[in-house]
Amino acid sequence: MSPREPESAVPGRPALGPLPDAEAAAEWLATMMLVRRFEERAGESYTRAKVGGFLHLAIGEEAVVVGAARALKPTDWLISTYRSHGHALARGTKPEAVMAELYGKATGSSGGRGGSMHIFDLEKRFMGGWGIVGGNVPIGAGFALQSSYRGNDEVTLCVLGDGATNQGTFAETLNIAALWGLPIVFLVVNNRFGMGTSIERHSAVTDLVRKGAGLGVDGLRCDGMDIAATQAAICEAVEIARSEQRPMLVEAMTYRFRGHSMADPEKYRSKEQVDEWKLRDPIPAFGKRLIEEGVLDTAAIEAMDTAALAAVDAAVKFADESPVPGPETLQEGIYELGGQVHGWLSATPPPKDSQ
Ligand SMILES: Cc1ncc(C[n+]2csc(CCOP(=O)(O)OP(=O)(O)O)c2C)c(N)n1
Repeated sequence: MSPREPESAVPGRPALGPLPDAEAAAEWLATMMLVRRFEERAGESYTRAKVGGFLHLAIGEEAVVVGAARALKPTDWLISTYRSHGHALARGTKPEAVMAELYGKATGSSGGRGGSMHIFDLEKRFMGGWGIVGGNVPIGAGFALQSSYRGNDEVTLCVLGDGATNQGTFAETLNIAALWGLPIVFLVVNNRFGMGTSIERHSAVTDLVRKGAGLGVDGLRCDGMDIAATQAAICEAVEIARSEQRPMLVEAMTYRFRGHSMADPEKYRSKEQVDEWKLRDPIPAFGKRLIEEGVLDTAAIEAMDTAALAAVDAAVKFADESPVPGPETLQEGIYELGGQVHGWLSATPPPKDSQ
């Protein structure tokens, strides 16, 4: 597939999505820029050993990250994978809280306990941040089930990768979601690789919309390098899930410009392929479109970038200066049964009948 003519220019769907009003369009661009600058800096902090554990960047995928968040109402639920810094930022979690989480600090969104893969913000209904491939899919269905049970109009958007569609949890969850009519949209971020394995080598069926259809879930495909096309496709799916109380799938065709995680020699793809996709970088592409359409000028876009850099500087300063969680917090955030705390640090084992 040539990245210049994305497969996602699906018959019947324009490659470029409809623009929202000028204020919203500018906000989409500014948020993509913030996510990009944040992740560039997170990568630098990782190489300076300020960030421990793993770090998975979604650089190149910002149109899908921000497009997804902008297709939701504040009352909808969003659940993602280990590649989720941008989801939290786009949902409204402060850059300070996300950066501090990467730094393992007490002021982080998960109190410094989760790190990069476990950003979480209940207030924004951003339900993580999950490290197990495909593990978040049934959990997402659980959020949709509670909405269905309560009879409200909330929808869950569950983000997963192309590789995750090979997990048993994908088939099991889509099947039950279709049977039970759950208001959930499965957003498959098809960046063409599961770690170092290309989709042609990891999936017998590479048309991932078809995979959903085989399980009773209708789907749409969109150009994941265009935020407007992505937001429109996800909006369409979300509104079907909301009004018809049934699951939908959206396959967003995109590409990650960096390695799978920070330690990836990238032997499985050529530099030429990466460079080809970079020509479709969603941020300059959307900026150019907004200039051409008279929404913004170059100076306004430069000012947005300066603001994004300043926000990231402030986040790094905050994370650097924040304290690490104290030893007195060791038993916080672990589960409690019968008034007693039980966890891997607890001297008290759970009662027999609860094991
Ligand atoms: C159950 C499980 N198996 C293996 C891994 C190791 N692993 C982490 S990411 C990944 C690739 C997943 O690829 P994909 O779903 O396409 O998402 P992407 O990383 O491209 O965003 C694998 C195999 C894991 N975290 N969980």
